[in-house]
Amino acid sequence: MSFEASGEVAEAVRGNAPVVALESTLISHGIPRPDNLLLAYEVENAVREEGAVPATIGMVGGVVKVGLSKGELEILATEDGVPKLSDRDLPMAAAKGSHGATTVAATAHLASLAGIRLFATGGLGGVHREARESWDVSADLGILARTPVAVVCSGVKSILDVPATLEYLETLGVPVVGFGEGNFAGFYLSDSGQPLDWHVESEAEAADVVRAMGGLGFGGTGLVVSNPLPEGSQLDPRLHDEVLTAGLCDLEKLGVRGKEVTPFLLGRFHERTGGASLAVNKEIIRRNARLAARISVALSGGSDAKPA
Ligand code: PSU
Ligand code: MN
Repeated sequence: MSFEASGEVAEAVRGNAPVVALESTLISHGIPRPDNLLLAYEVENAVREEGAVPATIGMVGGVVKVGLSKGELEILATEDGVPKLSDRDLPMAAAKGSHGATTVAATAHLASLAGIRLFATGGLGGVHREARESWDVSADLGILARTPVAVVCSGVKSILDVPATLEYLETLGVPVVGFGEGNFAGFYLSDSGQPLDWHVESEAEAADVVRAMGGLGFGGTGLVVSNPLPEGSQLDPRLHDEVLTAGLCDLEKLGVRGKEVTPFLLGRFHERTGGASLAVNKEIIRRNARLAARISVALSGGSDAKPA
């Protein structure tokens, strides 16, 4: 078998108990060592504290694990050269018996296969700034058009073309909703500057949106829940813009392309902000995991569920 859910996760899904999927690319490629492994454990604990079961997803020895054990998480966090797997990479990696860190696209696909409806990450992938030339549009967007998983995120990564990404989500018919007031979240920044048409005021209301999607024929479509950081916790916007401009320039000079682009730019931030971007990145992941857990608890609350 190339697909295994842990006993705890399988039991929770069977009993319609709250479960939150978590990705592994940010562990292997998004957050530097040793913070990455500590964060992975910490985020799982945060999900538990909110009353849900964490299911961190990744591939170990060609087997997809939904609910990685501590030891398996350690492999993905500490081994060199763990490949970054998008959804389309999964069959080949499985056939070769490879390890792999799953992106949002791969994790959402596998979460849905396991029957999990809520997923938390830092920031979604999207349309890259130079996409007119490179055609670099993350597979994260396409998967949300065809996978019934709600992703709680701090918007899309601020290294991207945010307005173009929102247009693309609209074209794909993927619903986007803000948690609380305000514009679409800006990843390292609280505010991407892009307005949203819809907001929910509570976890219960977010759960109602997920239920309504089921009842309205969106049973195969994802949902983006944007959870902005409070302004006091964001990265200094001037520092952000400085580091980004230099990073984009280096991308071109060094010829960094394809799946290396995102880890390269995030790495630049972590090197050039004296640890500030790392602290923010960890904070958004923790907050999004907690919110996803609370929404999954509301969604499992069954008895007071409104008919869809
Ligand atoms: N969010 C983070 N850090 C990350 C990512 C998301 O806070 O490293 C990862 C996710 O796995 C996402 C991927 O799917 O970046 C996007 O990569 P690309 O742009 O190559 O599709
Ligand atoms: Mn890409």
